[in-house]
Amino acid sequence: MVYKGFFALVTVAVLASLSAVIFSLDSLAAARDDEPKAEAAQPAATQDHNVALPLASFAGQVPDNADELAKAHTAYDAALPPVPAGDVVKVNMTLKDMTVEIAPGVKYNTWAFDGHGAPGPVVHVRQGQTVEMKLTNGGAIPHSIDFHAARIAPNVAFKDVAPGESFTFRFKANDPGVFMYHCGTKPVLAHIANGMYGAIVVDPAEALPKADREYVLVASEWYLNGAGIDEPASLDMAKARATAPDWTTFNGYANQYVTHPLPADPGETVRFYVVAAGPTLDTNFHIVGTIFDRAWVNQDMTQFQRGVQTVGVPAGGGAVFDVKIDEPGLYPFVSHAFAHVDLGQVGLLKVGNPDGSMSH
Ligand SMILES: [Cu+2]
Repeated sequence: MVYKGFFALVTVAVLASLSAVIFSLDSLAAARDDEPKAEAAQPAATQDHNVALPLASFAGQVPDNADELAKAHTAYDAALPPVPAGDVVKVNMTLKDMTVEIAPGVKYNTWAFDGHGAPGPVVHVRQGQTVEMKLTNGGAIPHSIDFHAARIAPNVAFKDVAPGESFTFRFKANDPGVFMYHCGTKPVLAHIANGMYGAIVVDPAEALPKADREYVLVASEWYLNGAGIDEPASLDMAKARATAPDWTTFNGYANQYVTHPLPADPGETVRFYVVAAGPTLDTNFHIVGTIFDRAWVNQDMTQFQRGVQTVGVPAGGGAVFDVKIDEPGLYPFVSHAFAHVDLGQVGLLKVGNPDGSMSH
């Protein structure tokens, strides 16, 4: 399987660099052999490396039937929805407290902008359209919504909405690009970590080069106070502050596009709109086996970079990527910060119908 082969390769690379580190540590130890020993040090192999960071990790913990659950899971629809007609685009979101899956068999108590889990719905407008946003708070505590695409007084528009209430504000989408939206209620770390984020795509008035497929990916990470298998997990604020996530995802569910790859035909131009929602981590966007033909970085839609390998999308930022792949195959898209691949921020772009594809 290509995917496994890919990780085998990564493992070899990681082991090679680890051996280099161990080798240099050995040299250091040898150099110090002549020095007087103040006290007997514990042998390295028996040291508990978790002592300095007493946070329980639930990374990678899934039930035995995880493969089956991953296949049964309906992947978040990454396809960019069309732009609604008219000068004013009305967006209604009703926040709900709900339990969702963030990895196969891993349940989490989230605050969901539209009652469907994280991320919230993709909002797609054209430069010059007015967004009329109505947020209804069906949750238990105050929430708000902050659009990075807006130039508007935040104390007026992004204000807290009490449970049971609704609030409407408007802004004109004058700046093109892909932007984050999120709850801005304090502590923002907790509200974003609990799933309150999404993407808004503002098409430039002057159209971008034609793309055959357009996908939206929102990168984020999850901090769990339990494995979420026997009972739903909730936020572990200490882990969120320490940036010690249990899962990292594209569109809210670990590895979902590995199990359900995003399709493309050979020779098509595929456009990715990528937002890093955090709450804290960036995503280092890269597609294995190819190079981005164009990258519009951090909402500057007036110019693109050509021939780009990896772009750091900062937490709270976004970027747009075009890639044209001629050769059929399975091309992993990743955050190239590989701890995040290990925690689930990886998917596959399936170009054509490659031989030796995934077993499903
Ligand atoms: Cu909130």
